[in-house]
Amino acid sequence: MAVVKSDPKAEGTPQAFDVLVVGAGVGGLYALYRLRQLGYRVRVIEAADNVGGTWYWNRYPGCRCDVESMEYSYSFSDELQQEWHWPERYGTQPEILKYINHVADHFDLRRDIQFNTRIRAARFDEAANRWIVTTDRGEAVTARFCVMATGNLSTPRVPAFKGIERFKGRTYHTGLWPKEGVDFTAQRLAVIGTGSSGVQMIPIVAKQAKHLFVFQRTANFSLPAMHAPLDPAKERQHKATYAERRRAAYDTPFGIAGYPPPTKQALQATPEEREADYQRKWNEGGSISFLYSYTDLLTNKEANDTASEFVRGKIRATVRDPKVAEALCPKDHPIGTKRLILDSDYYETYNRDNVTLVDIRNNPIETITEKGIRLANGEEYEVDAIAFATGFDAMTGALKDIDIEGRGGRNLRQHWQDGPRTYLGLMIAGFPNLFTVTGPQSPGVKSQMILACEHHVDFIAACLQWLDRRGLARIDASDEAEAKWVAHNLQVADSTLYPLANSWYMGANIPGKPRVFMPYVGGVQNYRKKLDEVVAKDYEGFVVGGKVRQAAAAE
Ligand code: N01
Repeated sequence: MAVVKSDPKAEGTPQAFDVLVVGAGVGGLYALYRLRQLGYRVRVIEAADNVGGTWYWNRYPGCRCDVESMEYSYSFSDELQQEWHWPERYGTQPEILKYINHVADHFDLRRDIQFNTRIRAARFDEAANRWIVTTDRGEAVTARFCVMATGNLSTPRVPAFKGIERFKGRTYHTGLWPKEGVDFTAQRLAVIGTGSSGVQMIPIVAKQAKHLFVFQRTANFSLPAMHAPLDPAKERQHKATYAERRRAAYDTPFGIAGYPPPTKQALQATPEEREADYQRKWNEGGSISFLYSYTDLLTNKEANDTASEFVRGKIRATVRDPKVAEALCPKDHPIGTKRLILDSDYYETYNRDNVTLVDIRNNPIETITEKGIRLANGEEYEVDAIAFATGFDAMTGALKDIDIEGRGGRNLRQHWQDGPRTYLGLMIAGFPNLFTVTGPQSPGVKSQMILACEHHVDFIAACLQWLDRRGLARIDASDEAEAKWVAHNLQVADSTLYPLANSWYMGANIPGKPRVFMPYVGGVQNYRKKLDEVVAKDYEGFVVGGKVRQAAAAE
């Protein structure tokens, strides 16, 4: 294989690599492993002081994965998947972080990771066909290729509440939780936000706090996770069939095998059959399994209404105060069009005497004061601490935070001013040799994320080898292919109910962000076929060119 290696030492400053990977989360670590194995000189730059990405930052109480642990793991090493033991059905944040650290150690990845460093800017040098990247430490690094493994939910966001700087108590964000943890015992605590993070955290902090006030703007659907220790028989059986399960996962909509796909439309069943089906899924636990009750829950509003109403019935049956129950019943979006949450005792928590739901849908937060939170109608809630569970500038935030300049001075922020534009969620036209791992318009956030990362990194690795075999220095997405893929994504999204929700998938949680549906929701199975076809047609939709120059000579 004709890998053109850069020798960082020979070149002095700036340091030169074959591939610069941004981010040492699940995607970045696998990129390092895979590309290093192929002989590339790889450097990973990571803002945190350790590996883990989303699982490093999100240390809030109750943080857990909503994909079962036997699925939510790397598949690239059979040794790894056979030796690792997951203690519970769904991995906790500490357990998943332990696993990621184990991977970093076992495969000796840390030596090529530079921690505590943030990328500030990246500029493509067209003459040299190299990226020149600058960091917040004032260093410059060059690389033939950039792999942006920057994550989709990695830019935590606190809304610009008036008066926030006046608050005398402590504030936290779920996505920037202190490493040492926080004990809210004897405190009056406000949690703002009831997405997945808030819903996971609320039952736990309710048990600590003297009083918990939950500020809810939009009620969300949540199902019981039915956490349990992992059944040893299930683990053995899973491990015996890992390889075929991993293969099968690529042929499913969400990249997760083991859930029999539905065969029937919701309205073809009688109300009694539907009730029984939903109840069975409810008892099993699991969001995909629930959404798999019928074929059309995410495409037919009337079908979806039956599932939504089933869950609203459960909320009403659980929460004793009917007014609170009604406020907790989501009515503004179809179930599943926002991330369907898995919880442990979320609705039950509102039966506690020390928990108050503050419905701010029609009475928003007016200001944060020295002592707490004041609403538009003048009501004030005095608290000792505020936990913002207010989410992220999802999917585009991390990349737009970097000043990225591509071919002909094309600037990423401008290119994306009306919403993200990518080809396959993997490349952006005008930004040659820069790949995005699980970028917008790929199934990433709508699938098993580790599989999505492996899929993309394997594509990138194969692409670099293909270029090198041909002595080609540059690959870019064509403007036409990108435009067609963006249009296809929107068309697919419009054939579903997803755009009906004000979700972060739509950019709706960030004031001023373009309202464009960002993930690809055509299913992992169709996306995989598309990537296979593109490769089989010699990277159809990509523009290749340039001759590889020896890195040292290129500087
Ligand atoms: O963030 P969110 P998240 N005033 O954006 C509210 C993944 N995840 O961190 O809906 C008042 O979902 C906002 O209200 P509204 C998962 O993919 C996975 O919870 O915009 N409230 C909402 O209630 C998830 O979807 C896991 O009206 C404001 C909340 O803050 C994604 O991460 C666990 C507000 C934000 O919810 C993000 O989840 C955790 C304002 N100005 C996260 N601004 C698991 O795997 C925002 N809000 C289990």
